[in-house]
Amino acid sequence: MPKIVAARVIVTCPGRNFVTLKIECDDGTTGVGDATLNGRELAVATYLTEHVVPCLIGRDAHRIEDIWQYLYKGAYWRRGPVTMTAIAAVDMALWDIKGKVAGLPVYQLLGGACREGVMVYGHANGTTIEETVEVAREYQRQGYKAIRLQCGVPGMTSSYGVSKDRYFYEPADADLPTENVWSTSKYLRVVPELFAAAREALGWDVHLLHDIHHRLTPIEAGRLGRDLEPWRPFWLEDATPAENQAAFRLIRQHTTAPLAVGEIFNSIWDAKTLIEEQLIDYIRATVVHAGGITHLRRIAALADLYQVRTGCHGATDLSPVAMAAALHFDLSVPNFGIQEYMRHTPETDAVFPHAYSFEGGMMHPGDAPGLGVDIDEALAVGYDYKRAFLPVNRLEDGTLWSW
Ligand code: EZ4
Ligand code: CO
Repeated sequence: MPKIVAARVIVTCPGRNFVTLKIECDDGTTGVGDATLNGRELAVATYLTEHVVPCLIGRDAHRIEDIWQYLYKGAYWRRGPVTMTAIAAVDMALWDIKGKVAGLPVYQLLGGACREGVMVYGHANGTTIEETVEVAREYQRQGYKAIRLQCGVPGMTSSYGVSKDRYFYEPADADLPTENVWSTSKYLRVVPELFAAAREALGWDVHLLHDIHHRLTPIEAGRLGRDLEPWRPFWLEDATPAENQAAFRLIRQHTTAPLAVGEIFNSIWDAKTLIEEQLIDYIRATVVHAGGITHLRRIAALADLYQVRTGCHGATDLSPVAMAAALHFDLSVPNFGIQEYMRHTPETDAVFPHAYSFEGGMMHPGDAPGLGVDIDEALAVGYDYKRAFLPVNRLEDGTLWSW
């Protein structure tokens, strides 16, 4: 039995901040877990160092479920993004260790591959509709089968999802939160035009996705869904804030556009009503923010009963460690839908050498034992943590809105 003898938290900033947990066992086996919570990184790092690591020492690394229960129930204070991200990091690292000890990639421990590869979607964004469609064409040429479309809103100086850098998108862009301005009415006019132009240029074989990023009321989301129906969106993401799960009933009454939600969920309880009432089609909870592989499997199992499929979050603030864990999960879960994929920068990829690969719009976690990803600590130490916040959003009259 591999006994945990040490665990440490590594904070590094190869272009953006990442928090990584590395667990070491008495037989020399190590495992890594992602603990990055964008804009709140040091809260999780401290939670792990002060409140989790001391409780891990001496434990049997093979007892993944028991350690999960210990950290969840044992804290008394359940759920929440900081707690669940910390538990996720431990969980990922323990699956990594179990895979290495068994000499098997983690997806084999989860029941083996259910498919040949994992369909991913890339992000096409541009200031104008034309620019966005041009970028989407480029993704299509690279073999992507699914593309998310976001474009600038005329009359607005900044828009969610539209980056300054054409190749890499990074919203956590400042030492204090950037202030953006939002107009729902202007936005609602441009998105159907974007989808019409995209279908005309890209055809009907490619899946087209869109992220609303929690900015609409349920009735506005219903209207946008209806307007987009002729262009057959693969999904509309985060149509409205989901703290009130029942809000999605109203959206469902008005549109058949498939709905995805949950990148900020951290527990099965965040999605219970949404899943049981079949108010969504895709659940976006991720390994890193929803309690690791162990808890995400539980969410997926509940979702499977109601024909809800998975669509894990996969933005650049999820490190290659989380990406690897997501791909093992995706390959092995019966009700997989799609996986988000945003390229990391070359600096990030160098700090996190990984076995996963992309080809023709599909990804595969690789067959290295464990998660097939590591952190190059010698390289990581050269990149100091840099405070970075996500933006905030205000209506044109100054009212604070959802970003
Ligand atoms: O804004 O990950 O679908 N993807 C997204 C992301 C989120 C960031 C926040 O950290 O909505 O781009
Ligand atoms: Co999103």
